Amino acid sequence: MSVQETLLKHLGKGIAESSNEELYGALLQMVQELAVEKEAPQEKKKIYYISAEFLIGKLLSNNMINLGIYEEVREILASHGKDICEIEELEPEPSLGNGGLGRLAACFLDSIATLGMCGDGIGLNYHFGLFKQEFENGLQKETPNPWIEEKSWLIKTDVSYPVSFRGLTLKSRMYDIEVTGYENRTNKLHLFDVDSVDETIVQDGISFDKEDIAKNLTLFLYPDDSDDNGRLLRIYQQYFMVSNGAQLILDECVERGSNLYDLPDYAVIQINDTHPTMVIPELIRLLNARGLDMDEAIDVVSRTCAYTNHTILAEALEKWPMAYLKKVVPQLVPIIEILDDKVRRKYTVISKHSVSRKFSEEYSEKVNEYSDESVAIIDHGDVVHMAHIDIHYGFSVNGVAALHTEILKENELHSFYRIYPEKFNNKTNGITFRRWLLYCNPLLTRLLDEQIGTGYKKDAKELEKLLEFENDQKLLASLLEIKNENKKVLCDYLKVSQGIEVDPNSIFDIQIKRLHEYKRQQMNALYVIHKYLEIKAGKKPNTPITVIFGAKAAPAYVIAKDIIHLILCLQEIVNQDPDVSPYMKVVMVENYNVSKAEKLIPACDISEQISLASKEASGTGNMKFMLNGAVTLGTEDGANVEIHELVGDDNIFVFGAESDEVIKHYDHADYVSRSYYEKDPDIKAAIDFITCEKMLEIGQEENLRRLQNELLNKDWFMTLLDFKAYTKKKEEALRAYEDRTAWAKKMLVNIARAGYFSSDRTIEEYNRDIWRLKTDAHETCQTSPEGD
Ligand code: GFP
Repeated sequence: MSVQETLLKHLGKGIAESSNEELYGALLQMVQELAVEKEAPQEKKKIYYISAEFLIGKLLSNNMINLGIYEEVREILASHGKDICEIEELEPEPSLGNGGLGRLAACFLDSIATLGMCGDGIGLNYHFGLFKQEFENGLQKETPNPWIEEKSWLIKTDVSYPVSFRGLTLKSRMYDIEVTGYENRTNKLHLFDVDSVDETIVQDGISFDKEDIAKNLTLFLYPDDSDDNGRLLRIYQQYFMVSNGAQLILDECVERGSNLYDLPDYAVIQINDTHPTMVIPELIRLLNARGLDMDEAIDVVSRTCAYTNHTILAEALEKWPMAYLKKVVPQLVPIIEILDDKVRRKYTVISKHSVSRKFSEEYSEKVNEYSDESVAIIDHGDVVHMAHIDIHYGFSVNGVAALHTEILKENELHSFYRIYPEKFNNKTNGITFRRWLLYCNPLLTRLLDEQIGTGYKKDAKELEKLLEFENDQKLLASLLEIKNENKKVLCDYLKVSQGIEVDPNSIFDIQIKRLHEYKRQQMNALYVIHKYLEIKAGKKPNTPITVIFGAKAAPAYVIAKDIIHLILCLQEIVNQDPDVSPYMKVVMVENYNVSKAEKLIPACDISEQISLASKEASGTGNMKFMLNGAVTLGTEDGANVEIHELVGDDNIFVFGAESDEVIKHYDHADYVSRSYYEKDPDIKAAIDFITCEKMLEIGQEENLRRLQNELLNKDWFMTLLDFKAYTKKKEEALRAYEDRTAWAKKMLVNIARAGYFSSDRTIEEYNRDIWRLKTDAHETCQTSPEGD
């Protein structure tokens, strides 16, 4: 049956007579049907990617691209007067992720299927996702983000497992989302849920009774953990995810022929950050219940699980007090104690359990003297370090960019690296080119097809063919033209969605990412103030600049919310000032999400990647921007370092302290932000502006003063250290933009060198070094990695 016939079958009437809603429903059914046809037989060994987040974005168009029917469908619809873009708009976007971590997981599922590997995702089916961001009186307000509709990508299955918590057993329900690779097989994303969850208990924004677990378990991703009940709820969620995952994995492996002793030949489990860490003790518990003795179970699990670290920030390396685990999952406690004991027996001289738990000061000093406490699983405060479980009882530990992995080895996880050097490896992140080029930038895709052929779609390195055209004036002009078209589309969107008018001929300087002080949106905001003051003083830029932000702040992260407030105040002041707005505009995009990123990235000129060196593990937005011809303004942090190496000094704007210097400042605790404020009049003026009369007229004094105080007296992420270097480099980038041909060359080099950042490359490396599955190109490597 042709695509048109299939579509008509699902519609039950003519295309022209159908509403967009009816067309969306029929397309969804058609795509699901085609995806099922691409389900391939299960291989002996399978990768299970387990993650609290899967930021999948809208699926209709992406799936049609991967199925190879997007153009055909677009044309069929157009020939009946229907616009595919309007239909796409109807699809609700699930917010099943917070930022890069979740988006990476989604890109990886796409690449796993695209490379023909047998592998599924395992996560939770959050009904309201992270939250929806609204701006009210210049402040972020959180509301639920419902996305599950009657016609949805979720397929309800019969798979269900009992999951027991202390005093409560819930029966799960598994939902599946088909993941179709680009011109390849279909895998699945399994999302677990409970039927008893009750959406009506959410009131007043995103508040709900945190203790009613049967009703609240899968309502939100990252429920507020600023109180005990919130933290306990996170443990409930994590255990629910991993217990379901572990039961599913064991059942599937047995079905494929495993006798459980040989589990590593049937499964590899990639633990994405520490949220799924409890899968290790849970699998041990289940294997033990199925007849393996404790040592055998530990050995099998240690050869099955691999861990990816995504951050060195202490706050994100989860630690749970034993008391919490006892309250929620007492069945895991004895196992975690055994795991801790084994580590202590091996790597520390004195076993904690051989003496009273109420150790004296004297005892703890002694322990420090004779042992390496930093690698313990349960510390002296009876707190469980989740990452330590992963490192001791997984066979691989990887960072997500070269610099990040080095910092893990040499600093953050150095004690572990000394014990297990063979476990550590780097897997620089990547992005799927299907979504971040083919779908989001059709104009550039067409140009590339014409210029270098379509081979780059399967082999991203072929983008380098573009380098031959570095001096081709026609091509350079086309790149500029395409950028301009994309900027116009974004302008229209911003006008309609937020009522903000921006000039498509201005320089689009964009910073879109989760709001966090280490990512330093506050430094960019200080630049806006600096520039505002300069323009007011008569120093006008040749080409106007539009500074665009998009970011959600965690609901309980006070300073992050204050930074959003600052940006929203600046948006009002700058855009309404007739002296300034012809030269600069500020836009804070509301409810930044994947769909908005798809519109912003192709329109960007300058990509802001300005985290404090050593703090951003990798970044993936930086790769998406580069691929779409934006030039990076960034620090030597995360994958920026690799971008720099690939494009060379002339095609990136790098500034600021490098990671060694930053780490030294932390080690010596010698960074004093106030001294920068006192010595530099520009810094002083920008900081003072935060609480000037004009700001206090429109902003909230409490928030602005708190933020100013934070910057002056704490500034944990050294904004003021790099501020001068940042403004200087940004001016250089703005000047460079004036020479349009030279700029177009920079765009070309960035696009041409972006091939390395395809998630297909990343996944090939995971497979080569960690998973060892059969792919289209390689035969299975049957030997499983050795445990410790
Ligand atoms: C985290 C890290 C990023 C990294 C991603 C994916 O993402 O540096 O690129 O994980 O590995 F911080 P965010 O949640 O910060 O976006």
